[in-house]
Amino acid sequence: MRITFIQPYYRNVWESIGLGYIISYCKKNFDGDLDVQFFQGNFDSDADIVSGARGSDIVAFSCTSPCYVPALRLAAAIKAKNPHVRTVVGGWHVTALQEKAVSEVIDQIVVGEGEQAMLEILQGNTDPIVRGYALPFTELPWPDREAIKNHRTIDLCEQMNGRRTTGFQANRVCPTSCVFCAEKIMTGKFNRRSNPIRSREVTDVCAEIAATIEKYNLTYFKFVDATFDITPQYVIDFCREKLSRGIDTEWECLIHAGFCTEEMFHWLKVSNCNQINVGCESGSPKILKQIHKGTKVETIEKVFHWAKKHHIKRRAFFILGMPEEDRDDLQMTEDLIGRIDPDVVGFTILCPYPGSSLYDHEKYGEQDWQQTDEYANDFWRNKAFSNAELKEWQACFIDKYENKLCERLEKGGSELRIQTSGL
Ligand code: B12
Repeated sequence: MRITFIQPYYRNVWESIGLGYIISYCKKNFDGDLDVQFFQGNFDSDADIVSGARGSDIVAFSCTSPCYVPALRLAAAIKAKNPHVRTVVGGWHVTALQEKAVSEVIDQIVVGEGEQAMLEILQGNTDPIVRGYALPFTELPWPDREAIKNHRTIDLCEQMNGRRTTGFQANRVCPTSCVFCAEKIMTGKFNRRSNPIRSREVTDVCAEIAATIEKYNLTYFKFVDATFDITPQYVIDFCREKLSRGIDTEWECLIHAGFCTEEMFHWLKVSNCNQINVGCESGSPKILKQIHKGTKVETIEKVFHWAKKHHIKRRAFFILGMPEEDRDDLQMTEDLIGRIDPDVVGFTILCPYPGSSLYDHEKYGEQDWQQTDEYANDFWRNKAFSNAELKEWQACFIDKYENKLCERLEKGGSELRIQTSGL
């Protein structure tokens, strides 16, 4: 069986860890010879992908929303050369849209986590829609980084910022369900009984990290978890395990302000955590409540204070344009930034991606998601502000904090960097 996995081009990309998990799971469980190929649009041209896919029995695409149209284009070209090939799409876009995503050049879509579903497709399931399973990590081998050519994104990171970096996953299911995020369509809404968080043993996470550092000579690593601090204790246990194994590589993670303790920051620091990334989103209590962020402004301030006290770099993400956000709310965001004084700050204009609670198929079903980027889009507006006004506010924030850069250096403060690139 020859299968070709493809992550279509999108400018903001890391390694295709999702396909890495699917490939290692299928290789472990498929009863028969499996000839696996992998292409990633950021490194392989469409022509190379189409000719490389020749002779495949199945071609499977991994798509967030911006990658779907490029996948359809590639699928059409591959089918033109090989009409018998079966085309499959998985990932966030089709999990969000399901039947609405069906296309004449796509034979099957997978809704949800893809490991078991892809195996069933290899074993002969030809249903147009195949539903994924929530598997425990004990059944998931480490992602096959060789198959996804992880060395390419690591080398690219090194060229771009001098660090040999890659990402790891520690948990599935997020304890919160922010309205702007699609996580719940993939791993389900957290429920202590019916849908608990699935965590890897920290010994297993550290074993994978140690092996990957060894193999790729990593100098830095990250977690793909949107909320690495599912509990403060999990973070502390991870840091202690990392220390006990003598892994001194610098690292960073995305944390939720609502699940922190000061003791956690002590262990983050001693385990060489270089930076925490926090989705603050807004400085307005009203907005934080409305978006179900699951934390308070005071808590965000406390977390940034603790991180500063322990000399850990602090990156803050803010989203502009929440449905009910008005001038007073934006003023509260500006005031919060002044109080938490982040080292790195990012301002994103809200984008109602498929799968988020803000997505409306009537309004956005025809949207070309390739035209959106991590920080802006040309269509979102809210009650108080037009899209142009949101961009003006974004430019003001970026300008204000860019201007603040000089002062800090003169005062010998740490570098303040405006976040404009993904990697
Ligand atoms: C880490 C991350 C990133 C990283 C790395 C992404 C990458 N690998 O290139 C960076 C910062 C680069 C990034 C960029 C973007 N991201 Co992002 N990201 C995430 C995050 C936090 C974790 C994703 C992850 O790695 N999960 C772990 C792996 C194991 O799971 P997975 O990749 O999803 O794969 C599983 C399933 O999706 C499925 N599956 C996936 N592919 C396939 C293929 C087949 C054939 C099958 C059968 C199944 C299948 O099975 C896999 C295994 O179970 C999520 C979730 C979140 N809560 O915020 C958002 C998330 C995926 N990102 C999102 C978005 C919108 C983006 C951007 C478009 C933002 C932008 N404009 O720049 C880009 C697009 C990047 C791209 N190349 O597609 C949205 C997706 C929503 C949507 N409708 O597409 C999410 C859900 C966040 C949100 N806002 O809702 N992202």
